[in-house]
Amino acid sequence: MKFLSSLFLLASLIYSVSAHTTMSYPLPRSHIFNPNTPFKDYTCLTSPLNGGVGCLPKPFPCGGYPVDTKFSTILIAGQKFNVTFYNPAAPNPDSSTDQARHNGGLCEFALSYNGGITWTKIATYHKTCPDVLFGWTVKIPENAPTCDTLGQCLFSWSWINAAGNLEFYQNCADVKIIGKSITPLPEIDITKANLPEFEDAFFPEGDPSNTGNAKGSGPLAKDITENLKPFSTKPEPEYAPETTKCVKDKKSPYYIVYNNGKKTTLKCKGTKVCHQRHNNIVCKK
Ligand SMILES: *[C@@H]1O[C@H](CO)[C@@H](O)[C@H](O)[C@H]1NC(C)=O
Ligand SMILES: [Cu+2]
Repeated sequence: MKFLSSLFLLASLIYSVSAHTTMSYPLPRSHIFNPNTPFKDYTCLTSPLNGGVGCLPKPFPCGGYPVDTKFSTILIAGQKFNVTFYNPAAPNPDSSTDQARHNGGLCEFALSYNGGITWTKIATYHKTCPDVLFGWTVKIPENAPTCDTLGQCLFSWSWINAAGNLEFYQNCADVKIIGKSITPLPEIDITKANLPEFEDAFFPEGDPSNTGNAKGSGPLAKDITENLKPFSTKPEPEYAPETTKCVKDKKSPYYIVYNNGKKTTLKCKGTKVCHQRHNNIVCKK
């Protein structure tokens, strides 16, 4: 599915349920404010990739939205900026606005240099994200290389909600990156859960100090500090020397997981079989 058909018959319903937010800086693909998108999604950009009332499920990554006709945002290696969110159901929000925050959850910000095949996570916010009433500080790694091929260079916001249905939200922005280094960034995958393709189901820690709808307490100071640390000196993600591996036994594919050096053999559920996705296993038919 390339373009997302909105079921206009349900438009009046949609308005009442899609009180979720979208990323608004950097402007994502198909955002109503994006001057460079070939398709503005007025109703379902706010919905999770799982779909919702009046909104069809959308594919990972990025919901399958079309690439912008030119870059909407230029980012520079080392640049610090605040990611912002926008709620189309409440363009002028205050602290009583329903943002359908589902008690917050886990927000991750990531870059891709290959159109979303692989990711480098560059910032994480726990518990209180997203919230349109705050900025969410991110730093482009100082050692990020240049990326200027339209369709390949992405800035992603993904959100796994803390309460409600198990859902995965993602908006992606086409961003030109001006860098210095020529060394690719290490792959640091985003957390993929709550989609049929990714069998992990999980509710991250949330922000129970509010109803999940009203204003929250904003980004955690320790997350901001962590996100602004020099990227180049952050430890590389630890991959076990023997990584998770899908074994394509013709009769019955299985996969091997190493947990603290202990080897476990597992199979995908039902008729699904394992596929290798970098260091992860994806179970698919
Ligand atoms: C970025 O967001 C933080 C946290 O909400 C806020 O304290 C700060 O003033 C914002 N910075 C800018 C430049 O808007
Ligand atoms: Cu919701």
